[in-house]
Amino acid sequence: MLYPRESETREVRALDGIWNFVRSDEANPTQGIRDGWFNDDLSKSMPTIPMPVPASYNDITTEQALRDHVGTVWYDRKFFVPRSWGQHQRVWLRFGSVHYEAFVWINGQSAIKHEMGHLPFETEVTHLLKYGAENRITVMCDNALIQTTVPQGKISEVANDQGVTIIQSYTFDFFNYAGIHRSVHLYTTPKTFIEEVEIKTNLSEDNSVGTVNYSIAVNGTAANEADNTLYARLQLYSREGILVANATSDSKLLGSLKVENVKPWWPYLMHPDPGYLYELEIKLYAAKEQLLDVYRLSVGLRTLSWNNTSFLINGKPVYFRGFGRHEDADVRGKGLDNALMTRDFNLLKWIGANAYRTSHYPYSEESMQFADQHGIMIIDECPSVDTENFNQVLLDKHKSSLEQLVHRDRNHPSVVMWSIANEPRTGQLNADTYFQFVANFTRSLDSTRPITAAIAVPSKDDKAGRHLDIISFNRYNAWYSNTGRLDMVTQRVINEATAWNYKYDKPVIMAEYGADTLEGLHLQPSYVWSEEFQAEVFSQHFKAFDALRRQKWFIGEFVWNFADFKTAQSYTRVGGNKKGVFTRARQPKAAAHLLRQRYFALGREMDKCNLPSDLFTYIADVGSNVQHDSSDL
Ligand code: BDP
Repeated sequence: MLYPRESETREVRALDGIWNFVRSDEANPTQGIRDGWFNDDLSKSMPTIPMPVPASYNDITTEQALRDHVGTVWYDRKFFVPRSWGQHQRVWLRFGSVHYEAFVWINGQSAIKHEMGHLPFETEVTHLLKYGAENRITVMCDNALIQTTVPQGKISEVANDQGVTIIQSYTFDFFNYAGIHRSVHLYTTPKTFIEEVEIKTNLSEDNSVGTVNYSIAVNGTAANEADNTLYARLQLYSREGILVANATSDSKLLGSLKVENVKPWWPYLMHPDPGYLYELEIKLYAAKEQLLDVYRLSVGLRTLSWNNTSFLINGKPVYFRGFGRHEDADVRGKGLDNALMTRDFNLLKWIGANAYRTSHYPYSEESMQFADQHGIMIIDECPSVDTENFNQVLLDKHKSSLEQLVHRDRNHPSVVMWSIANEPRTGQLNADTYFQFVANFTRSLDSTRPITAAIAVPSKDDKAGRHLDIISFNRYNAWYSNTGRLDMVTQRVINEATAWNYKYDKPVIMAEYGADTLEGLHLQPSYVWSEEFQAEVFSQHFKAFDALRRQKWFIGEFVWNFADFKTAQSYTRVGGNKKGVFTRARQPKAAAHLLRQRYFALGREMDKCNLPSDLFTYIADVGSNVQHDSSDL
């Protein structure tokens, strides 16, 4: 699925802004459907409140009932469609994401249904719109998670002081934010248009010549009537706007472009000019040079390869230094916010990270574009968290989530790995075949990237790792196990990573480690929840990582978490999960400075990157030969 972009042949219009909103009665979630709320303005059926789009609805008001609502909510708004859109073209409606299930009507007519949060969906609305007139869009969104949704949850009825109430429970800790989370777009295409583009890149062994292999899928009547007459012309431009390659496709709309003296796409700090992107211009023609459609996309040329000891980009071994993250902020919840996204990328670069995992669901398309531009490597995770009670319906939806994810993200150079699950219950017997299906299906969609999953069961119990290319494991030494014991971290991390490698003979990543830390709490000697403790937990892990790095097959360290985030209410959480290196307001805790020194030191050692001038604070003019000895005290 292509991101909506304007061109000579396409127009894009966002429907973001303030919509009208109604929370359904939890005990009567289908009332709006039965009473046909979509047939007229919502305000004619129920009192509405203003609701921003994009945003999660949960934290916008002061009502506990809306924050914790389970079931359906309704949105609507009016919009104009220009008269010119009614002629010789098609109009599409596209949602960046609605969590979890969406039902959409245009002018009272059903337009599309979609199940799965965090992923885009679209439909043609040409025949549903009124041109040169006002239109209405109505959306019903359902946040209920059950055993056959991805992720899974449980709904139960529990007695309360008024009788019974509906409770949504889930085993993962992040708050189940819901609503229209990303932008809503209307866009036009010609009648026959470029529907899909798949790009695969390659480099010569010395990285001097690049190849862009493309395949284009067309939608439209011209394709059906006169298949053989369609062809595409492609032009590749450098960042500086210079034409570096061009090609004319065959009638199957396949082909390749060759780029001499190519500038490969490199990760941040692995090269002085990371995230180098070319622009590919695709022009679709029918016979007699009739231009049908134009679409442009960014292309980064790089190769990925992996074996049982390493993961390489452009032939060079990669050591990941990064984070698990969340799309999360106060007020906005999981709503797309360009200011926050830009700040986050500035912080990632400030701290010297070169990667993150989109724990535990796909992140916005806009953030994927940012990662391409900044050279941040992405381990792209589907929304499967704590997967258990494996069954066929769940398997089909899990596969569908990966299909949607791969189709959305396969052209991003920043995406270097697919993560097919977080902490699935892979000790269960049927996890073996379940993950065999999921992994093989993902490989059938894209064989150019390795597959991983973040596993938390002990290696001896795991039944999924053999289906993966790279093993990622999560472990909270000195936090969930042996709480407070800084002397019980280093050797345990070494032992566990070694056990994973021994069992599967594959590269190993530590995908989560960390400690909850209340900003501003200082305790010496360090004590759980203090800023000192977080820094010391990190340091004990660093010792393990350095010992492991010498083994070669240990290829990365990811802190849990980039920033503090909201969780469901629990007595283990003080206002949310506080394992952030940054606060929820995106300010550094003490450990951020330590991590920054490590990430840059690793970049310096491995990739000869420059160190920022403010990395080490001046302390004293003492020569390096001054001996420190406790007897000096
Ligand atoms: C891990 C989960 C992550 C949690 C973390 C924690 O993968 O989603 O937030 O634990 O409890 O097991 O902090």
